[in-house]
Amino acid sequence: MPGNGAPFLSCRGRRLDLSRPAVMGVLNVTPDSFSDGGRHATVAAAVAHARRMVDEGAAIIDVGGESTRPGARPVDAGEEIARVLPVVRALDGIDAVVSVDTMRREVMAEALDAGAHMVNDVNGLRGEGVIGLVADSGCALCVMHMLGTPATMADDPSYGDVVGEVLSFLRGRLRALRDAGIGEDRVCVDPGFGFGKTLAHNCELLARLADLGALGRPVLVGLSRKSMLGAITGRDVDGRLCAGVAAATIALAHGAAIVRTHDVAATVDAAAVFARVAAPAGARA
Ligand code: HH2
Repeated sequence: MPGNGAPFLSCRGRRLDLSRPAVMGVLNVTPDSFSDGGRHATVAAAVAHARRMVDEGAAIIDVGGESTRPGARPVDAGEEIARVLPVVRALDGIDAVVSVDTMRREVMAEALDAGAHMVNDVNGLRGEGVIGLVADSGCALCVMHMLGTPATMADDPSYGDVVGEVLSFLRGRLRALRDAGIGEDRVCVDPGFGFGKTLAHNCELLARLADLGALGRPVLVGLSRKSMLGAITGRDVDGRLCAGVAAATIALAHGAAIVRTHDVAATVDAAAVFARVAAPAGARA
């Protein structure tokens, strides 16, 4: 973690406190996301949902304009910008870090111009010109591991050692960011649950999440409502709340600092219980 004091993430002048778990609320402004697609079809509905999540305790709002579920239809940059930008603009002044969930340089550029504080790139900032674009912006960055692309990632993913390969990918990306002069206090890492991983891979990554601590960066996880939870419980997307909260709590116990979720209120409660029990004895009131 940066420095010797309390852990934090620098987000363009804002400091996101990570001395206790932070919750990132998902705001998909897409017609086809696997769980909330089409639910926030107008800017007003999207902003209302963002405000609700902040009231429930979300510290970050993650705005996404393209579904990355397996086999999702890619959208072009213009369409993605048209979905995301009005919402990012309308979130100006909200009491949360505003993150944009995109792999596209053009979308990042517009969102940063409109005031976004963070870029969450499921492609690990590998796109052409992406690192150069974000380098000087001061924004926070989430670097995620994905094997393949959303179109191909479900096609029989295979690893020798999934944790070792995710770690080595993330190490390489951190090196590229460092070489571009990006301060480590701006960067968090994500193993990418469900992105080119089987159920066995996802379970192993969660069980060994603490190994990612070797990277020295805050770990963000996105497990909410994902198909691994459906495979384990037999429940469809709308019935995965309890499983998602359980998975998030396991992730926190294994060192995650930020939890990305559609179910903010329940996850904030779980994080509060975790933080209270896990805090050093002297810090408990
Ligand atoms: N998962 C999704 C999207 N973005 N970003 C990070 N950092 N980590 C994740 O695990 C992650 C992510 C997929 O979930 P969702 O946004 O709900 O679905 P869709 O891609 O269908 O919009």
